Amino acid sequence: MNRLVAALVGLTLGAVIVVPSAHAATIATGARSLESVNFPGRFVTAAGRIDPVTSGSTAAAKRDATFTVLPGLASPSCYSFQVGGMFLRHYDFRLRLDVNAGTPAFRQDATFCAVDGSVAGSISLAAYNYPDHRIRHRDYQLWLDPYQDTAGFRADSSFRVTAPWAPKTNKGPVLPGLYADPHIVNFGGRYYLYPTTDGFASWSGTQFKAFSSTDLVNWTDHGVILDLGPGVSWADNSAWAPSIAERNGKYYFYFSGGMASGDTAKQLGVAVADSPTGPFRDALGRPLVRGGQFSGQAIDSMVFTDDDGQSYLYWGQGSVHAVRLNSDMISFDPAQVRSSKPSGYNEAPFVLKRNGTYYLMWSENDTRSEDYQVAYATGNSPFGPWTKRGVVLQKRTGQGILGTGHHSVVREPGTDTWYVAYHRFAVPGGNGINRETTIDRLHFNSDGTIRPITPTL
Ligand code: FUB
Repeated sequence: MNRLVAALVGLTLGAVIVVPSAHAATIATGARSLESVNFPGRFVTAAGRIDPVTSGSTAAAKRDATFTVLPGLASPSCYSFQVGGMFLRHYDFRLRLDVNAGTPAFRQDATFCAVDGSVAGSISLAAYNYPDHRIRHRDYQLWLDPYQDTAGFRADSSFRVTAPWAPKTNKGPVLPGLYADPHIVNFGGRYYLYPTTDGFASWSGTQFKAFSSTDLVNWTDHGVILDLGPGVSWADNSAWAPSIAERNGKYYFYFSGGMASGDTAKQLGVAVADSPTGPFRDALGRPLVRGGQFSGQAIDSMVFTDDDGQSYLYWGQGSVHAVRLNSDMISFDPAQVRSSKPSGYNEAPFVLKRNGTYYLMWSENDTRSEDYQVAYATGNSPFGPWTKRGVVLQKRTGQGILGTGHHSVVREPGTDTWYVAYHRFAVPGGNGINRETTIDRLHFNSDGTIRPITPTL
């Protein structure tokens, strides 16, 4: 029985909650507007009200009445409603828009479960953490009120899900919701993105998801491919910055995880699957790189495979560590690890090769800073030596694009067309734990240097 129905038929201190049976309803995710059933022409807005919106309304009013409907922050069978980087949530039983604080309480306050509304095709939204309360309007303000079995309450708490008021004027983040540290690859002509699931205080998420696309625009959500809790015995938190590599039809998924039992030191692990969308299982049953084994935090791994088939593992915060991977892809000789720190290096190493030149790219500054940015160096081997060439991706303040970093690069198969996936503070209102994933073109100059990347909205 789903959580909502269970609550509706459950007992409270021996008394049956007086709510008629509610049928769970579904809402298509993506950009939508929500129109009041009994005040047609009034729509749910970012101000926590129902306000009139017409074709003659300002662009801002239309934007305020357009939500991105997402799987619920607290439960994927319910929904969250986002405008830019902020979420509709209840607070003191009123509805308002807030930045995701990343706490379990916030995620619950910003999750609503849909049930059938008062008229065919309409929906009503019950609070995830107060299942006997629904969003309703009173005096055009939105409240979270205890359900009343009256025609008036049912109408006040029912909404039609309509086409979005705000036309899509820009590409927006490529993944709906909060995702950071995107690792992009192409396997067999299909693009895949492996991000950190963001929006948790201290980046404490535990689940990794995968997305795929043929056109870099429309992405399919393949759901959770690895969950640290049940899937990895040595890590319980900090599911950060994954990457993937393929060898002989097997897919190797490298990830960071925080130790169990309150010790938050990060370690690197590797999981394996027969498909790029998992399910992945921990390949070693222990970390591939232990916390403290090398300098800095053991995070932000990636694998580069050279033309001769040799794969190299790179990782590290504070310093970049590099080593040849054994052909099993899950082991290496610790004595062979080479460590360096290019000027400005903080974390997120990424290596690619083009026309015989090796490129080491990385992120500078702290991911919580709007100055988080990407720089690169070139060299003549997978271990360098590296010559810094400069910063290639940084904030574009005039466009409200901040904190651009932790990137990865992919080439369109068979071409010299390159794309960069990276995260930025969610637009608008994001910050270092509310980041979103986007993609732009990356161009090489004729001398092999990388042209500064223009981050676009
Ligand atoms: O997402 C958690 C951490 O933030 C990553 O490991 C870093 O690269 C930074 O983006």
